[in-house]
Amino acid sequence: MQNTATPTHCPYCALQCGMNLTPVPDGGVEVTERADFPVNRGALCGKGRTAPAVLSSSVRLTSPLVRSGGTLVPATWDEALDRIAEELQRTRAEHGPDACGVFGGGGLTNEKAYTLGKFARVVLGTSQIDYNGRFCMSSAAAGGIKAFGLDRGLPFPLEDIPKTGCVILVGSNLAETMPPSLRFFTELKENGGTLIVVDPRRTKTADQADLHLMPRPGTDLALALGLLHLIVAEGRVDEAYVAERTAGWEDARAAAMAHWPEYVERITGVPVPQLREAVRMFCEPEAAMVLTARGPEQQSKGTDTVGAWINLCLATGRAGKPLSGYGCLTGQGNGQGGREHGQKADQLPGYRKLDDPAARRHVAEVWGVDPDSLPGPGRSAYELLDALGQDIKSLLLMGSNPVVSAPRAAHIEERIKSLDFLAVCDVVLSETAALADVVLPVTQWAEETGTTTNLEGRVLLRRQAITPPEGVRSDLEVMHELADRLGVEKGFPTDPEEVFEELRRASAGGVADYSGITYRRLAEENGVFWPCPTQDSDTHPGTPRLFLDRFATDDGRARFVPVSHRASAEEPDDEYPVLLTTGRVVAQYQSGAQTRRVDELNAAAPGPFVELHPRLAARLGAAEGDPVAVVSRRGRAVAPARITTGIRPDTVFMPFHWPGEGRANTLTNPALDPTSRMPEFKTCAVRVEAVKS
Ligand SMILES: Nc1nc2c(c(=O)[nH]1)N[C@H]1C(S)=C(S)[C@@H](COP(=O)(O)OP(=O)(O)OC[C@H]3O[C@@H](n4cnc5c(=O)[nH]c(N)nc54)[C@H](O)[C@@H]3O)O[C@H]1N2
Ligand SMILES: Nc1nc2c(c(=O)[nH]1)N[C@H]1C(S)=C(S)[C@@H](COP(=O)(O)OP(=O)(O)OC[C@H]3O[C@@H](n4cnc5c(=O)[nH]c(N)nc54)[C@H](O)[C@@H]3O)O[C@H]1N2
Ligand code: SF4
Ligand SMILES: [Mo]
Repeated sequence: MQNTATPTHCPYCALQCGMNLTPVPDGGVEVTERADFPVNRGALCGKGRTAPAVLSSSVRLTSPLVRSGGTLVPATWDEALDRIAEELQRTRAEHGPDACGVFGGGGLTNEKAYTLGKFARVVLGTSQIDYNGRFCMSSAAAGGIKAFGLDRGLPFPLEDIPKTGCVILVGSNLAETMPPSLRFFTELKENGGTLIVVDPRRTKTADQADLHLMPRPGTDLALALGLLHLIVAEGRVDEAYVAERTAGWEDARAAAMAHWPEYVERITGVPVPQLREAVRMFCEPEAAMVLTARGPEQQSKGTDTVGAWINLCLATGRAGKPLSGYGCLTGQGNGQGGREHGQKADQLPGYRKLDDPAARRHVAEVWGVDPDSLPGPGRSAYELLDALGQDIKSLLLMGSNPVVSAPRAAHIEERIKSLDFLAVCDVVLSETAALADVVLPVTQWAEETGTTTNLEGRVLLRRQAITPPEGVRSDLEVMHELADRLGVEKGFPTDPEEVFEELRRASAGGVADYSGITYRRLAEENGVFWPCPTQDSDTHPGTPRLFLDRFATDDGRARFVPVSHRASAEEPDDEYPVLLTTGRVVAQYQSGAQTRRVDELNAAAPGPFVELHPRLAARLGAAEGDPVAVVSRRGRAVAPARITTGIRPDTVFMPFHWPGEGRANTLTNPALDPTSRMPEFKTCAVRVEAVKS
């Protein structure tokens, strides 16, 4: 490896901040500023800055582990791979191919996600594959496809944000979850634009807002309908735009008219004058945007909620025009690319549909298999995890830690334990890996090359900067070796660029067309936005801004979705009178598998807590730091009280980064959105109790 700085990207969130990595003498790597990448211009959050700590051998896995006599013991790669192949073979022979499950992750590179989807369909012949992105942005994806015919997180680059007139940020705490992106919103305000934040908590992000709406968790759908009602009532609909560029307005209008502002105030708790102020701020400027994140999306009505916010953009002519539009702030490092290339239950590469005969033919040809041999769509993530030990007997898991991150986690943990066989590829011994029969230690971001697609739809090259330690292999090597042992000798290359070349062909002509993108281009340019088809004549520049001429529907028009408010799957009652919502803190990432191994991050965020309002705390007799128990129909979690007036008195908040007694997901409700199959992470009914010491 070279000793000079390698320009690359952070392993964690969907901003995919640029950074330089320089090897240091002790074998590690140092992060230095990379100012040329426009998303972060050199700025990094604490997680990105400390990411090299997880490369050190003291916290990571460097040998395969195989369960023997109840404990995981070091084994050779051949022993571990042989064991996985034998077990998968046995499951298939005894119970059929669908008894083998595969679970992937939105943190995996495009090459890995693509290969995992192919591995499931071609090597295992199973339909039972899905991934953790289902828990992330699937409602926004479903909403975007319904309305625009295409799902790409942001239809414009982040650098457009400072130039618009108003942004409504719905359920995003980006000051903590994507800190360098806050700059775009500060610049927006400096330019005279306004920021509206919708969050039941007064977060660091809400602190920046010109207007902060604080709805009850789970009521964003009503809120958006109430705003649309006012837009109609105040004559603010862009009739010409609606006539020219959309379809379905009459039904959407009728649905909104049934949501009177006073009714919406009763549901959401947001006072009518604030609704009116929000409408004024959103409608007065020339251009405006709505951006959603997990707050409104992780609900059992997430798809409809996203639809309602999109309707607001469509009615006011704020989509498919410069500096206007609806976008979703996708979360994981490759949350965008990870949802495009086939690790999703219903999907083939290039965002193709598995139940589309033409898509099957195209991909089968690239894969050199009979289209009829490809299985059909499988189950969504929660449903797949819930079927473990039932009709799914063996599971291969790569890039997720569901023991901490899945809803109703105690139940899912039991399901995982009831498997005949579990194989996990990971960089650390996560809580889920600890339950496995075989654990394979894999290479990480700085030790391998691959592409990711950030929340803007910008495809990026993550370059290898250092040599991996002895004993680890890449996920691509794992799949190559397993395919070989399961009788498929060709089609699973270990060189990421070779995989990408195949992905280009597989995605060609699809919605997410990468065929015009090459590693060379990615190395020379600061990423390329898809769609980027191949052109005979010259190089396609990529598509930073979508929908300016037409939407991706058959007739080019965007679709209004007629939606009405409905209650959450669990509303408070006498027994469970409080609402629980969950989310993140700045210093920990997801299930914490990686960041809980970094001293500096643990010092900043040492453990779980229950955020609650002083009035609720007083009722319980709980003081700051006292342990409180949160009890739902699924279970009980205990964590110290963090008392703040910055949360609604009817709501408590827990971050979900920790296992054990304070695991937030012991409590959460796996009620699923009917379209996206997203679980209701953002609201369930609980009882809060003081814990006597
Ligand atoms: N530090 C850190 N950064 C991360 C991650 C991480 O784990 N840690 N994960 C990455 C990933 S994968 C993702 S998906 C993103 C997530 O990024 P965000 O969506 O910003 O993160 P969350 O904290 O889950 O939720 C955002 C906000 O939604 C609010 N909220 C809760 N319930 C509701 C509701 O019913 N309605 C509304 N409007 N708001 C509500 C919460 O109070 C919270 O402030 O972050 C990415 N970045
Ligand atoms: N209550 C509640 N629960 C939530 C959420 C919430 O807001 N509230 N948010 C949900 C969301 S948005 C998400 S995205 C999920 C995320 O939750 P998880 O799916 O658990 O995500 P991570 O913790 O990032 O797990 C990734 C695992 O893969 C490993 N890993 C990292 N890179 C690689 C690699 O290249 N190869 C392999 N093989 N392994 C790798 C990491 O060490 C880690 O163990 O959590 C969901 N759960
Ligand atoms: S904001 Fe996201 S991509 Fe940027 S340094 Fe932090 S974790 Fe990494
Ligand atoms: Mo996520």
